[in-house]
Amino acid sequence: MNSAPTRDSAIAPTNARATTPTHDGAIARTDEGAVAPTPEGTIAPAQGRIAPTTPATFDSARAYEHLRRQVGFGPRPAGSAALTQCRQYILSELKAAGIEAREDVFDAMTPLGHVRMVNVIATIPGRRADRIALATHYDTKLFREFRFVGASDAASSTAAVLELGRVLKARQNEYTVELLFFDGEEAVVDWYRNNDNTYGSRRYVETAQKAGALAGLKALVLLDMIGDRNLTVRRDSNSTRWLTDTVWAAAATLGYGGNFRSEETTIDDDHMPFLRAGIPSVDIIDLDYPAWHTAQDDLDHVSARSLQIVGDVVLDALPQIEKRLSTVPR
Ligand code: 1BN
Ligand code: ZN
Repeated sequence: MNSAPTRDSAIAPTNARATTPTHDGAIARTDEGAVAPTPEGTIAPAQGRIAPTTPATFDSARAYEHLRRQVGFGPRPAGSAALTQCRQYILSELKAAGIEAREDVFDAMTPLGHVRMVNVIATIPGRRADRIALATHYDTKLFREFRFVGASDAASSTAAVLELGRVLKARQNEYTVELLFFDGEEAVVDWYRNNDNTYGSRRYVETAQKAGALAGLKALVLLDMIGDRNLTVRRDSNSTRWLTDTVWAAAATLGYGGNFRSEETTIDDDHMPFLRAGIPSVDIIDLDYPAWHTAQDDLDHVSARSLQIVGDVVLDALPQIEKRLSTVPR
């Protein structure tokens, strides 16, 4: 078990409070050292009184910068040096947000032999010990014939989970929030043969089951490929119905019904090991992405706005999920 690196975050704060930014661009970075305090939640004196604190909101400029930094590491297949760099980045950003994280190192047997993989598991304590997980994979698919940097698959969801963590850390949450960054979601050779997929999520479920820690996990919200400029997320028939309904209702309430569509599809992804273990799970994934698993999955085909939409939807849905979990026993 390794510990998080000591380097602090490189992302400078933004003053962005808008929920729908008009630009997709990167935000300024400090050269080195700690992140300055976020503008949200600061106490400003107003006419002799203390102004009420405002809750932190999802900042897509910050999220986009997380995405851009990951793409900057280049192709990040399981076992690569670039994925180690990416993981160090995730760990340093979690640390800068004051979020405790640990690494779970494991040896995966793949069709190409043994590969050392590492899940990152971060925890934001809530009033209750029972947990809701927000998850993503952070590896990119191995392609030898072209350079695959995975701006949407999976820098986008990794970026969103990092930013969601920052926001949720600044709040008092009812349930403990677990942030899960899975290694080895992608097939090394062929997704449909020899169980060549979802190495990290299968490892998490197996390990938590053995440790007796799975019972405390009450729901999983998986994000994958959410960067598409033309964001179109369909309901997944494998996902748990009430969780899907809750997320899609939040999207409709926020006016994102055009992005979260009612048509159904069936998706095999990192939520499947959790569903098999009886954990209510939903996959928020945009597979209607022409650049999927091509060299075009790059910065030109993703947008900060898509990250903002998903971030807003997850933050709106979370209290509804907590409400459902605390009122409907299972
Ligand atoms: C998602 C992103 N997936 C791989 N990269 C999972 C998947 C595999 C989705 C096969 C559909 C088909
Ligand atoms: Zn993929």
